[in-house]
Amino acid sequence: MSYRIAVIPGDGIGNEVMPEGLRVLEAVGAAHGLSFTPCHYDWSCETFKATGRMMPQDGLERLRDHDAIFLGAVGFPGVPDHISLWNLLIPIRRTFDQYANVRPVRLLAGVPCPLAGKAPGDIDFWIIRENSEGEYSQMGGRFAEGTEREFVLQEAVFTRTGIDRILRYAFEFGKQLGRLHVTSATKSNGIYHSMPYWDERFAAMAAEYPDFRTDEYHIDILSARFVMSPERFDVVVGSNLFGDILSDLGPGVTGTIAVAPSANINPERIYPSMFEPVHGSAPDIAGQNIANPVGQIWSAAMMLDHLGHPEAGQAVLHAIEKVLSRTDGPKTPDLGGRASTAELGEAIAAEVSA
Ligand code: GGG
Repeated sequence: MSYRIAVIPGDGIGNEVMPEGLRVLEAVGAAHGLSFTPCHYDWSCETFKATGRMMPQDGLERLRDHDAIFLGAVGFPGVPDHISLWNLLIPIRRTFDQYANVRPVRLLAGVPCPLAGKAPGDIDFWIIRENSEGEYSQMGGRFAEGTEREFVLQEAVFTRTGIDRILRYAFEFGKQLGRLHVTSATKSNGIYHSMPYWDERFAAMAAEYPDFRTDEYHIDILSARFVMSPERFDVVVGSNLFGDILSDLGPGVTGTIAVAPSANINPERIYPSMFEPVHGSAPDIAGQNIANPVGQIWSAAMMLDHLGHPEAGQAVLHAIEKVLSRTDGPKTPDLGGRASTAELGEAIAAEVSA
């Protein structure tokens, strides 16, 4: 079985962790009879500085013709973050209707957890982030610029279709996992229109899934509960912004955001889905070959699942856990070790091939 993968390392440490993701993909391919043809696209903030664009005019058209998109990180000092995001990552998500952003939160063996008394298995849940609308919006503007009355308006867009499809995805996801419990992130006391509507749609969707236990928390107390009792969650569904914040907080609670993967899924499979670590380009450590590549490698495992090879995806995840749990195994500085990005990647690839 052969797959064409669009590879966009992007910015900063994206260029260091991506080769490790590809190394492991090749190793697991060899072990499971799969082959991957990576098509490299060097679209980044450097491209923007040179050409005024994050990707060429026909960039999205070029991506369409792949089985999946494998992305590193986007954004680097010198280009405003909203410019880099809105000219690369967000157009890909929206053009290819990747409306479900799936982000696991799991305490891995070998990753020191900042919460006392937690062991692998204690923290293991999924965040389903709405990925196509909500607070991520270009609607609004600056008004009365340069005057004392200067103000900005920022609109959020919540459509019935958009909310219902992500809620349904979350319930179906829970059903597939055999974990009949969905938590909704809201803020319907402070946000007057969109969040009460979100809650209404959540109640309507929950009624279609009577076997499920459901709960709703305002985003503020939900954040506290992520830290105080993360073992209580199974599937957490939230809007674009809430899901984004929670999916940094969750991995932070499990010890490091560097290991966290994500899948931007087009559930209808009309378009390619995209797989990327949750972390960004980390300019503070870029170029040093010390970034932890596990988020990129685990994202490859999610890509394998999506392409219909869950056994290969599991093999990658097992290899990650096996290597990280070795007391004398390679650990990058975020895990308290001195290994390089490549050393950790090589060890995981070797484990996959063993
Ligand atoms: N790994 C992709 C990346 O660079 N993520 C950083 C980021 O800020 N992403 C924004 C988002 O996920 O909406």
